[in-house]
Amino acid sequence: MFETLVVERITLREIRLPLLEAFSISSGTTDTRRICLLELTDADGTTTWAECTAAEFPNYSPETVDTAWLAIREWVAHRVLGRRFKGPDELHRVLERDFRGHPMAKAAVEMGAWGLSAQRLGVSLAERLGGTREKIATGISLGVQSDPDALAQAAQEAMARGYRKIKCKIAPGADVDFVAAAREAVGPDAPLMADANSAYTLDDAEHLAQLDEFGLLMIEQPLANDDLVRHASLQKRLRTPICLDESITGVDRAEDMLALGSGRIINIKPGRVGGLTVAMAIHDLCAARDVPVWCGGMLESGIGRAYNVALASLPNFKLPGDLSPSARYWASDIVVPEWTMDDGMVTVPRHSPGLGIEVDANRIDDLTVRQETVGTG
Ligand code: OSB
Ligand code: MG
Repeated sequence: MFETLVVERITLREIRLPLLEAFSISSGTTDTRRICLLELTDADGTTTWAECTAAEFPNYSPETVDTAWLAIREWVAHRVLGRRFKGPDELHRVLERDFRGHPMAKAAVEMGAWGLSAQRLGVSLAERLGGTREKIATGISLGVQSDPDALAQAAQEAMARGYRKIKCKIAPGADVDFVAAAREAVGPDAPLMADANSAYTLDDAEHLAQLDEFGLLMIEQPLANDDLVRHASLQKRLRTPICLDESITGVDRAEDMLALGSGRIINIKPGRVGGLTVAMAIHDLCAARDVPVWCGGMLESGIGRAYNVALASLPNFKLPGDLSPSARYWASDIVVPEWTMDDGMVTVPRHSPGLGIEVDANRIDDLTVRQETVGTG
């Protein structure tokens, strides 16, 4: 596509958004999200919103809201601002040159560039990315629960609400019995899976093999956050397919996973891999190798969700995404309309330019705890 892109200004904001219920993964609990939002302005005055997926603490990945803020202000913005790019993929290449790490900080700006590009070309973000789906099957991610009964009840409620996939967060001491209770509650055919967020080691292989009994769709990231070799050993000992999340930080890691047999499915999160350019490249690689992918989530606001939904409209996103509706997370979201789910599906906004949602700027003003603008001047 023929275009030029010049980002003139980036405004960073931090908002605080309380979750309706605290969310626990094996490595930590969040009750209020600290969310870093970006507003990007192009040289012709076009603006778009974007969201950084970094969390409050470095318990999922090394980045946090604070490190991402610093990285965006000090390094990412200065590489990008005022420079003429042929498109978001060129911007991505420039961001990666001699600049290690900080994928979520880079992704926030790179994704914003895709949003800006769609807006400027007058097409939906989904269309800009080459997405084809009209609706995407939606899954729910249930945090680690206090006891098996609580998980069973939450899983049953999720089924009743129509979710097409139910992911149970597990942790040592909250795994086999918990998944057993969830399976019992939802019945043998319900699409159930578990996510360990790196809580186990290969010494737990026999213990984890007990999960094979429950016919899970997959087990997500059982072993260390940067591991591929041990996951390959574990996969040989499990019937349940392993899905990698944390370990897949780029296209090379996805190739390595396939070469080593470290897993059979990938959870793609654009923030984790440095943006949509790489997310789409991993999608394409997996499509060519007949490996299904799905779009994960990071408890994003409705702004981050717009990017995830657009990405998940690409054809090889064959499994339901962690793309729950706004009301699953928030008393009220920061976008209009809020994201909703109908019959377990989220509709891809394909008929308006850009993100396909309006941002409630007054509400964001009310929620903002700090703000900083970086410009070309
Ligand atoms: O591992 O997918 C994960 C949330 C925070 C950190 C890691 C993960 C998650 C989720 C949330 O599973 C999914 C969602 O946004 O609904
Ligand atoms: Mg995960």
